[in-house]
Amino acid sequence: MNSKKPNRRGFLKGGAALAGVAAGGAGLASGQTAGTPAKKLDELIAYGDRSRFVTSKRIPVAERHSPDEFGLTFHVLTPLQDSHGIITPSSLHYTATHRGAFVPDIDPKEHRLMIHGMVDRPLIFTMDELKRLPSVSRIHFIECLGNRARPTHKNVQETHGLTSCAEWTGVPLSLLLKEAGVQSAASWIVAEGAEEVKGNSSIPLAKAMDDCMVCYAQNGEPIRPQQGFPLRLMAPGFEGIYQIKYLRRIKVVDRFYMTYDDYGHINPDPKASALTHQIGPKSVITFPSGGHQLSGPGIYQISGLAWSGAGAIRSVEVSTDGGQSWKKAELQSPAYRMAHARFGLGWKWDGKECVLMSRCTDELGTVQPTRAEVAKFWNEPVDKVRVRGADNTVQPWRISSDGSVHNGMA
Ligand SMILES: Nc1nc2c(c(=O)[nH]1)N[C@H]1C(S)=C(S)[C@@H](COP(=O)(O)O)O[C@H]1N2
Ligand SMILES: [Mo]
Repeated sequence: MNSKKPNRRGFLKGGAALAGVAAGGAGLASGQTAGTPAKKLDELIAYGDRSRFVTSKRIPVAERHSPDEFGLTFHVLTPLQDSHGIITPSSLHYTATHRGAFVPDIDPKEHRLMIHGMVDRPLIFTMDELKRLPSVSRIHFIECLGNRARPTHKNVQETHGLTSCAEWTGVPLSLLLKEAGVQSAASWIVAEGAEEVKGNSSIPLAKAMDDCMVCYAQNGEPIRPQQGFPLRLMAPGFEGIYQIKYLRRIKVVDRFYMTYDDYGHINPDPKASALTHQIGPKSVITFPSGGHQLSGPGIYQISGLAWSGAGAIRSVEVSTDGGQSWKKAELQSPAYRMAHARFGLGWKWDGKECVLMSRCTDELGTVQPTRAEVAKFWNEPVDKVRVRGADNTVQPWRISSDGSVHNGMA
């Protein structure tokens, strides 16, 4: 393209050229029926499968393989580098178990949720009883506290793959708690899962009454086993550990309970512990990101995700010069609260080495920090800073002059 400023006409012209390439590709693909495995045809009708040409997949974290030799699942990463829009397909949603677990094989007919402790009427619900109650559907992200970028990470799946976003359907927890009659001295709840290790967490009662949900569906179908089938707690915007899967018990209590799971997550330093409940504003460029290859100088659409535990994303800025100057990106999805937001920015790459970054601001006006800013806050050198709480620092991607994209932390 010759024009200095990328304009709409320029984009359309560029688009026509791209369409020409795609049409050639489609011609080649038309012979594919010969390769479709016959045994799969029945299954393809009963439950849809993706094209065999689409191979994007989850990977276990480098630190610990899943499944391990005993069949335990630990932390498994979402392929954000291939993501579009804001919904993570259920089959690609990240998975985290606090200390490794067998994904339990729960019969929903046998499953019960008990609400007890400091309530006037302890209650036990079957799944059918829960589904008869008024439900809500909301789009929310989840992010694990372990979602920390390291210089050794090669791509955005490794640096940021412990977050996903889905539509969750269930009953407001406040409805169940009101039905049980919470006593006035109560101030916390402890939620517990049904798997062998009984994952559990303490949540402030104010949060439980505000927007927590007891969910049985994800993206329009029953929650996947790895996501907590048949029932999970959703505490929007709170760190992953509070989103209790296989939910079977909620005890209403009058103090913070240091559960097995909270231990190690709650930092004894009050300055740091305040950072572990709610996920701070965070964003990352998913294209181009580590491992991608630009085909040469020209127009590209920078694309990424932004989210905040405090509410909706208000704005995202992108830098193509390593943080010296910032341009406002376009929000390409509705700004749902405590959900991923998709942003984009048209960009003309001149073929020179450069560093791309994004930073977001949430509805409270909180701005995502750089690693240097966090280091300054804790008074530590930037290459050695220990990020307390969730790592929501700005992620740099370095584009080499050959078009290859690398982790800019390295
Ligand atoms: N019962 C139970 N719930 C759990 C866990 C667990 O190990 N057991 N892991 C927690 C952690 S550490 C995270 S980050 C989220 C991950 O949810 P996901 O696996 O659906 O992505 O679930 C949380 N809920
Ligand atoms: Mo987690």
